[in-house]
Amino acid sequence: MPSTPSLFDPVRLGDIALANRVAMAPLTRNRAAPGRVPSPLAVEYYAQRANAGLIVTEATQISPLGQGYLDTPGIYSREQVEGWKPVTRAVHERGGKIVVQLWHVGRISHVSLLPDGEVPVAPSAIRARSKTFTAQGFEDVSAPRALALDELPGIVEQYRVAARHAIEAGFDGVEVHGANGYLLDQFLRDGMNQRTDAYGGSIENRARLLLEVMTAITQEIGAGRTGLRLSPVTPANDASDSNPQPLFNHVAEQLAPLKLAFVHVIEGSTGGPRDVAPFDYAALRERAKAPWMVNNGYDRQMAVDAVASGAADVVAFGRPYISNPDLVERLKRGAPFAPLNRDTLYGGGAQGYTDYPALEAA
Ligand code: 8OZ
Repeated sequence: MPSTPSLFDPVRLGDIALANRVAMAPLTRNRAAPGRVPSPLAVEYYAQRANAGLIVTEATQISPLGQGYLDTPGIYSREQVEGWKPVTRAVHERGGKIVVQLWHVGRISHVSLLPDGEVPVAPSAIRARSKTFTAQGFEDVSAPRALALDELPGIVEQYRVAARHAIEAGFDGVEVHGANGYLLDQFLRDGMNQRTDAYGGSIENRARLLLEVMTAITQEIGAGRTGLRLSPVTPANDASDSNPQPLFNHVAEQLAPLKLAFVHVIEGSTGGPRDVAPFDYAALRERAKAPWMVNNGYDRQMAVDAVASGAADVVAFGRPYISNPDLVERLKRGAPFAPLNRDTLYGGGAQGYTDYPALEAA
């Protein structure tokens, strides 16, 4: 009889071999250096968390227009690629694996963060009822303009180049940010996409941009190094869809032939209630036929059970990884999680970033 897998057993996600089934979820921390380059502190921060089977970096913009918050890092310039190299080296030296989360915020941005004269871009010119974090603090997002049809190939190309940059920077792969009401999710869901061309209207049309991006990246760096994060029912960033189950079932079916390294699903409302809307996540997994990573509000027992039952291959922890750099060790020992200081989440320096201690040696 096959033994049931444990949260602490190794697993392969495509070409990426993980030492355990605990992932560090992507976490925006707004501490990038000028030029939107990862700072030396980020090297220490990620190295401290290399005990995770897989680290997914903070969301990282693929272009200047893809940025929507103050001091988030990019992976479009040469300087940024160089800035990520010490991060991937430090994580690998400690036996960890790390993928970069590729991000375009679409309409969730503010003119003060964009190149002079530019406004945020979106599938449709519909302003989100949502805030972003700028040099002035929390501000309403700016009104976006709708992307022209002939601009879309350029966006796909930006993702492709960013994926190539990721490999040059030493990452084990990429996770495409298809969640939380950012650009690709804006195209998917009909509350934000009211286009009348080949990228709007039907489910097939709304899924088109995401699938073009995934196809381009898998051709560029290989499917075994390409993952995707989705959040089918999250209301984050004013996202909504009239009928998410058939939409995401279709996306999952179309992903299957790509043979992705993993699909990473936020169950429920991002960082909030898991039961915000009924949704059959298992139906997605059956269709996508890819290694399956789950996230959102998991505690130790839920994570142990999810892996033992086969419901998930990997469980990602977000906020617990901020205040518990040695999270895998704590999970192994059943030790309590240290509490999070919310005042130091976004921006600042080492405080609340690299100064959370590991457990004392037993
Ligand atoms: C919190 C603050 C800013 C951005 C996401 C990238 O929700 C984010 C994000 C989260 O995916």
